[in-house]
Amino acid sequence: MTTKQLSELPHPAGRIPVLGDVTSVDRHKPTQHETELTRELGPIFQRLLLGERLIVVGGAKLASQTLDERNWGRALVGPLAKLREVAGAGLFTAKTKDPLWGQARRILTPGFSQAAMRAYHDAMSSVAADLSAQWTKHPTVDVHQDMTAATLEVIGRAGFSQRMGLLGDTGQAVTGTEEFLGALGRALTWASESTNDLPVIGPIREMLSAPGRHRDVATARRYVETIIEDRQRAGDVDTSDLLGLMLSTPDPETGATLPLDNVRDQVLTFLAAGHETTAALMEVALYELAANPDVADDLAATELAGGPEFSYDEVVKLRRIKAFINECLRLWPPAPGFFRVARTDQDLGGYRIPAGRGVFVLSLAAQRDPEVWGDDAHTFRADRFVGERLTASSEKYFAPWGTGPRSCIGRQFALHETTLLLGALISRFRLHLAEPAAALSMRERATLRPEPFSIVATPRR
Ligand code: MNH
Repeated sequence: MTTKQLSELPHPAGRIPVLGDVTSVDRHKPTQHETELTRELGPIFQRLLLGERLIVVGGAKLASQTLDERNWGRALVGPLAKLREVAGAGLFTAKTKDPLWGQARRILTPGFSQAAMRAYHDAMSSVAADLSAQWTKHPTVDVHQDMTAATLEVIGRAGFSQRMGLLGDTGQAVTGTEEFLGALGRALTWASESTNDLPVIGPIREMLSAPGRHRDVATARRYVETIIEDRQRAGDVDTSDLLGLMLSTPDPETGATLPLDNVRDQVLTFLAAGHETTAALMEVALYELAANPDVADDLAATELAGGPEFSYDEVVKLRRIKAFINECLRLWPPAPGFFRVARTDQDLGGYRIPAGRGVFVLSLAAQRDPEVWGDDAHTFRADRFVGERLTASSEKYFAPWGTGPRSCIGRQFALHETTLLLGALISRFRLHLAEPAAALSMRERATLRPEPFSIVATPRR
């Protein structure tokens, strides 16, 4: 087989000399635009900006190839590289060869074990109870606001034994959460937009926005430092949550404990990575349920009949809810893609990818590829996941949690949390869209998350 060069990759129409494919840049919805381009240009294509070539892999079979750890690794580029300015050497933005990454990953792994999930169950259930109480009082629900609150409370209460002041009893809560969320939101928007900026305009915009960003980073750091200092002042050496592990446990391999400024970066990372993605998933799920009340009715009458409260062991067995969650993650992956780099020369769809070259794997497109997902690839059909076992080597590309050693450490945490929350909410309430015709529209700020919308929650029975 003849392998073609990267310059021969298909590209969007309207290429301009020197500048490149600038007309194909969508600063606000970059991955949704690239998903459309996948349909036009095929499973692998290029976008050229000022001589820099971005290779986008949107076909499922080719995307699956890049999951093979022997041939491909993770690359810290794009929005991820920008986020290093905010989250430093936290797990998400640390380089794999930075010793702090391995240390933190080993120290924190017990914090994401099955035993840990069992220990977090009550804290997660308390958030479901607070949210239900609020919906009973105020049946018109701002989904974005409430899912931000719920997911941040879950990570705070379960991970740091800290109430965040966004739901329920705010007596013992940390202050400044709203300011923290504002600062974090602006940083995420910047990371996403500046990566997709046009040449020339980009660097100018970057320069103009720098002072505000430095203020935001300082605000976010101060906020997490208060959480850490509160814990230290309390003299609490309990290691049954994430913060306890980071403050008191040595790395089993090197014997070193994490430096305090790294603990700060980790707490910030968990607050950001743990809430924005999980909230996006919950919002897609609630939209689907509110748009299709009969699906929710059926779940309430069958799998959830023993609700609204579920024990740890019962949550683990909610298989139809989990299939439903997978279908949300397939159609709207909160992390719509990630970067992979070739370890040695690779052939991808007949093109030669030289060693060291990075590609952007577009989960959003690959998880909707009709070639492997079938003609109904664009239809929401949770049944497709019942009894389905997908592996990284499967051609049916499904990688909402990433892949390999840098894949999501919070996967079981997020799955337990969302299964529990959805189980509790569906069995307590019937949901409707406040505006029945409202379509699901997605915004991008490093993550893919629904635009705010409202639902009406009516108690069942
Ligand atoms: Mn999470 C990495 C998706 C929830 C903490 N997460 C990743 C990656 C994806 C991802 C994809 C890999 C990105 C890449 O390769 O560049 N994460 C999700 C999704 C949800 C999610 C879709 C919810 C839904 N993540 C969570 C939660 C936490 C968390 C909850 C914490 C409690 N995630 C992380 C951390 C990493 C990560 C930390 C970085 C891991 C590493 O590099 O070692």
